[in-house]
Amino acid sequence: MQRAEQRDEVEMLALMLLIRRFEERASQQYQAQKIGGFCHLYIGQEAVVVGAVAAVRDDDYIITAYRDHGHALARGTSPNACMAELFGKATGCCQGLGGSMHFFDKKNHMYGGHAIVGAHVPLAAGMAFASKYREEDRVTICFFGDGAINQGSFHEALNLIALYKLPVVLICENNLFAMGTSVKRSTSLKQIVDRAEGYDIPGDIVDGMNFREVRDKLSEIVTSIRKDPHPAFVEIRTYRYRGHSMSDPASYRTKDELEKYRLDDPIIRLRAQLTREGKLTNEQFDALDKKAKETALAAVKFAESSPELPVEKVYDYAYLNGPMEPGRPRPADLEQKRREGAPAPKAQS
Ligand SMILES: Cc1ncc(C[n+]2csc(CCOP(=O)(O)OP(=O)(O)O)c2C)c(N)n1
Repeated sequence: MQRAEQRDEVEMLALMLLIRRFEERASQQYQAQKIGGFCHLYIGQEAVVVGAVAAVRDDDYIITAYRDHGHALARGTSPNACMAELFGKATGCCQGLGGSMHFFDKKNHMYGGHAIVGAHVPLAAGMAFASKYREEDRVTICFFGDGAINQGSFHEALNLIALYKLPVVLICENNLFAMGTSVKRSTSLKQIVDRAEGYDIPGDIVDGMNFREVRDKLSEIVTSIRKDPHPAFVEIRTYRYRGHSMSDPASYRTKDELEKYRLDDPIIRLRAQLTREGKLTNEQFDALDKKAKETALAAVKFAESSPELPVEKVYDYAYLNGPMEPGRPRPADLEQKRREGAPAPKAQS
């Protein structure tokens, strides 16, 4: 099992570059109408998830909201499977059935991709409860936006998380906006981290444009949770360069504000730190960037040439057929029988 301290910073920089270049390609493909539905880009926020992933073990649980491409890529889901998912192809990480907002990769312990704001925080509580109950030392990392902290589900979950001392790190990716609404207009607090105080959960504020700061704070928290299960809350201050989704021109903020954050870009910052310390040359950086661009382009080609899932498969993963109810006839089979003219068997209620 690869431990956080073994994760090479140059590799982490390459991961941030991959996320950035992947999403730039996704944006282009969305505009070319190759990708349907919604598409929320993570560009600008890369140091948050990469810093977090650098601080945890491969078998720790990750769960997030709908701005999830970076989380899957950082966790190890292949760029091909991610791009194919955006294209709605059978080779996608959810066979094209989830799309942009519902990336899921059980093998890499990335448990979504959830579109309903705040709805996954109770799921994180359940995951953390499971690891505590099984006496495993796995930590759940739950990412959510500043928009989630005023949801009822968030508060109910935090109460239980605190009450049962569950091993979960609650990461608020505070990018200052929930769609077009500034956090100043939606939230009564001056600092989001203070939400945790009401539940007696320890909280910290971290600069999300600085990979090292994110990784170091999370490493410290995760080490302490492994020794003695408890929750923690981290407000990570970050910024998304693009609009809320592909259809948002982001006219609610100024160019100057955007420019200020761009100058503090997490990729440029880590590159400068490594260069200053003699750990990275310009040529090496260029080679990493070239590779990230090639990987993103190859992912587009892979997605384009992949088949779509046969339409009958659409039913296969609905709850109705789920493993919770063995023996229940599958809608696809009922439909097949109906087509063949046989009387459809009665579904169990
Ligand atoms: C329960 C619920 N209400 C409203 C929406 C519509 N909605 C989609 S995204 C969003 C804003 C969420 O912002 P935030 O949590 O800060 O995440 P970010 O987009 O900044 O990553 C809203 C209100 C939704 N998906 N779910």
